[in-house]
Amino acid sequence: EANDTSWPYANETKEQRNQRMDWWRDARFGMFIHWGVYSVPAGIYKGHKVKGIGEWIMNRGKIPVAEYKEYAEGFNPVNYDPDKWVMLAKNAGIKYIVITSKHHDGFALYNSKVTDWDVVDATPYGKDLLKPLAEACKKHGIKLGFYYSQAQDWCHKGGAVMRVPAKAGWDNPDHEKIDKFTAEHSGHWDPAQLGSMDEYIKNIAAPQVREILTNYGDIAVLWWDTPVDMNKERADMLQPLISLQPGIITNNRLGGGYPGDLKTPEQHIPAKGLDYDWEACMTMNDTWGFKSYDHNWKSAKNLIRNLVDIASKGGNYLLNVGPTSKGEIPQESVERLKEIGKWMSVNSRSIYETTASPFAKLSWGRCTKKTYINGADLYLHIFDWPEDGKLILPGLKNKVQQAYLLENMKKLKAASVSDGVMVELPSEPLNEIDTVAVLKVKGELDIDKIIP
Ligand code: H79
Repeated sequence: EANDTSWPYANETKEQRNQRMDWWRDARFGMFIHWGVYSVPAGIYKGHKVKGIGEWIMNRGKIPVAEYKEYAEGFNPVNYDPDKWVMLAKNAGIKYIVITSKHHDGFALYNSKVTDWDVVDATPYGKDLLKPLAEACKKHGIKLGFYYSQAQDWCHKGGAVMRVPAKAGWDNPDHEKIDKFTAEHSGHWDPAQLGSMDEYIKNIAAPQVREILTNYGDIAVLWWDTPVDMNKERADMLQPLISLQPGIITNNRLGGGYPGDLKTPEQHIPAKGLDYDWEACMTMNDTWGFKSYDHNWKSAKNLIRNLVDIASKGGNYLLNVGPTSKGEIPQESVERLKEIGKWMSVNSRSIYETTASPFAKLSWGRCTKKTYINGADLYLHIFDWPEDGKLILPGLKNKVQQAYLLENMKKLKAASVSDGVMVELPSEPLNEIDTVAVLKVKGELDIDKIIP
């Protein structure tokens, strides 16, 4: 860990850290919102579909700055209803929202005094979008976090441009490829706009981070992204600002050697979880920012099982929506969130406040657990219903005090057998996606890890 006074939590005790992380660890489920001017072209530039994630259209389409800025004229979210968004999230069982206050294109969703490249100064809508969202979150008891892309800024002098081809990464730079990529992509900058990144961090990024952490009430999370060309000196111009929000949680993407509070696997779930607080951010289709023609939606079943899989590995799920330029969350996303909400309304106790499974891979599903002073609840998430109705939980040596189905509290028979515990299930699952059975055990968990 960076042992430095500019990391505001450098002197935190383990207990203090646990307290600070408590709400976040209990929550398990958040919503990511990627919203900006890129929702106007929505994946199409000059009649051509631009490959890749929608919020990258300026970079990948090599759209000149001045031309890209014209899209702001089409950003007019007259149907924006943050109460509706927050209630949609809340009814899905989501506990916190993280929204792009500014993405790599530099466009701010709020009234920034630092620049005119924001929703108030550059669009016909002309109103701050984060204020009413902050109010709605407060009203409905949902925590609010801000995403801020601190290093890249494709419209500001000095902002870095991601020049790393897919195989490398910001944590694994390949300078030869970077230079080649830079040469190929420099067409979309105005060379006259190039400037010092130090100046950009000092004069744009730092004052903007100060704005978002000052003007919107309690901010629970600051989500940095892509530390391209970030060094310690640059990170140190930003890091101390998080003290503006006592207890704020930040992720590991600031750069400059700072670990942050969270690891952030993107678009994948680590097979065995991670040895640190972690959050998998994932999309419902194949883009973060809205793309009009991306219909490759994952099923609700896939999304629910992702949530369960992640919880069973001790992580959080940050599930993305990409609203349109009219201010609407795509109907496909709404439908999926409602399906998730249906499942959560019955089964959320098997998600919130749980910790990682004590079992190695289970052939039929996943396990989440809650430990108490005198025992534990094991939540068995049954994805594949056993044909003979007999479910084996391999390796569990504790005696089961009680077993029941979470959905209807119906009691189940559970008995110790040679290779673990056998639970007798009804012939049909209650839910095809995931039926949850609860096992109550006394004392410390005693699990024979040798049995796979
Ligand atoms: O905000 C979302 C993404 O836009 C952002 N992080 C999530 C949360 C992100 N920025 N960069 N990356 C993710 C990884 C970028 C990979 C790249 Fe590429 C490979 C950049 C250049 C080559 C992807 C593929 C973008 C352009 C081509």
